[in-house]
Amino acid sequence: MHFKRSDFPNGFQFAAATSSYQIEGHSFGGAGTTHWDTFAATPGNVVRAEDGAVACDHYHRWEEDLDLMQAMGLDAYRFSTSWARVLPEGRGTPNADGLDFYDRLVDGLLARGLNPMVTLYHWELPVPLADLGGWRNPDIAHWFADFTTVVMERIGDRVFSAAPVNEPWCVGWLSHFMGHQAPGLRDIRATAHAMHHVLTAHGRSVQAMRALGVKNIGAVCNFEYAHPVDDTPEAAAAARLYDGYYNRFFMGGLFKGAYPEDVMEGLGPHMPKGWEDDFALIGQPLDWVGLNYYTCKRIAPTDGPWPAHEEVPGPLPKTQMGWEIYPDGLHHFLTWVHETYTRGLPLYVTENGMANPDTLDVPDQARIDYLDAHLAAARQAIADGVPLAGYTFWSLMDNYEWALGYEKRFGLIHVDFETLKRTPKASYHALAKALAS
Ligand code: IFM
Repeated sequence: MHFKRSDFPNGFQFAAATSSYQIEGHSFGGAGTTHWDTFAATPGNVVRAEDGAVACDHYHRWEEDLDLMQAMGLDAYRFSTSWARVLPEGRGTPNADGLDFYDRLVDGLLARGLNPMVTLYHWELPVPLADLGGWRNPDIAHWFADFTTVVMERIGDRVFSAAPVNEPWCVGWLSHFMGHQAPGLRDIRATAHAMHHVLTAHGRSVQAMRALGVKNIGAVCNFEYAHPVDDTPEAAAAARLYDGYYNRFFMGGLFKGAYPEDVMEGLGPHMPKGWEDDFALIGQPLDWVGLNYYTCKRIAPTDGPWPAHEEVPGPLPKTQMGWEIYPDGLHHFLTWVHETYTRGLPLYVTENGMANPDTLDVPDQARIDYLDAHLAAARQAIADGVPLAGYTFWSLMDNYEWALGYEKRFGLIHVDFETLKRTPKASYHALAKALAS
């Protein structure tokens, strides 16, 4: 690694991230069924129909995982709380074991000198709420605020930071327009409703946390750089629209009190009643913003219905996901979010990393190079005036990569999914060395 701790500002938080369904093992501890369980059980949705029933068994092995983070020299751990573990029915009576688990986790982090960064929702919606329409139902904002209160009454006094929802684009677009994630819908009306309700839910969750006195509340969005496939005005417009519903829609809602006009040309007719009146709720003041960044896309126009474009393969080296490696995009989004929307709020890279077909006998040099290049882009953004306060590696360990099952390995720590043995990879050791310097 070509960086030292002293290359970053004082107090900069180096962290690793995971999410509940991807690592905990949802068959343990009284968690309720989630829409990911039913999505995965439906033929054709997930590679080998794999699900999160056992995952990395972090539910039982969490102490070992926290020890590994401490030994690596990290400052913080970004994890999520499972709605279905805490409220198996989505509402009503909490599962005491679920709350106890997150309570132990937070205390375990603090005892090891690791700052707990919590995200309340990372995609495992309880099925009773999915049955009521899930993110299409406007009431989800209230259900989510109630869930927020239950969790934060228990751990909100001890967390370093809190965010309501991980990656609203995935909750809205990827899951309701593209159908690649649960609930697997491909419907523009469902998309418009989910894209809006994920932001009203964010707003009510922030209000619930403020009412409890929770400090350091932010939002975590994902960003992808859109390159036009060629020099034509049609390709430029196609890439611009991709940027609109991916990057500008959520930032616009959170910070500008409006959705982008180009996106509303398509979604406008399908929006829920009264959506224009919700921006005061959505735009709750925030203390920080987190950016998840991995890749760029090449966008080509098509003759199809709105949005009338498609992704085509690009020329750059790719990760195991087939994602192009483009660190300049991280620098672009850090400076653009700061200058256009957040203007001085602390920013965090809340996810960055790559999947690689890792084996235990071959060092993961590709991941070391990927992280090095992205950390250099982050340092450049800091030099350019961006108030970047932390950097989070995705992921602490190999885990359930959603519709792609267990074969896409994002971890700094290798997990053998037969034995569940953890083995730190070369990237873990390289980061530990840099963080100790
Ligand atoms: O694994 C996911 C994570 O759940 C959300 N952000 C992107 C990661 C890699 O695809």
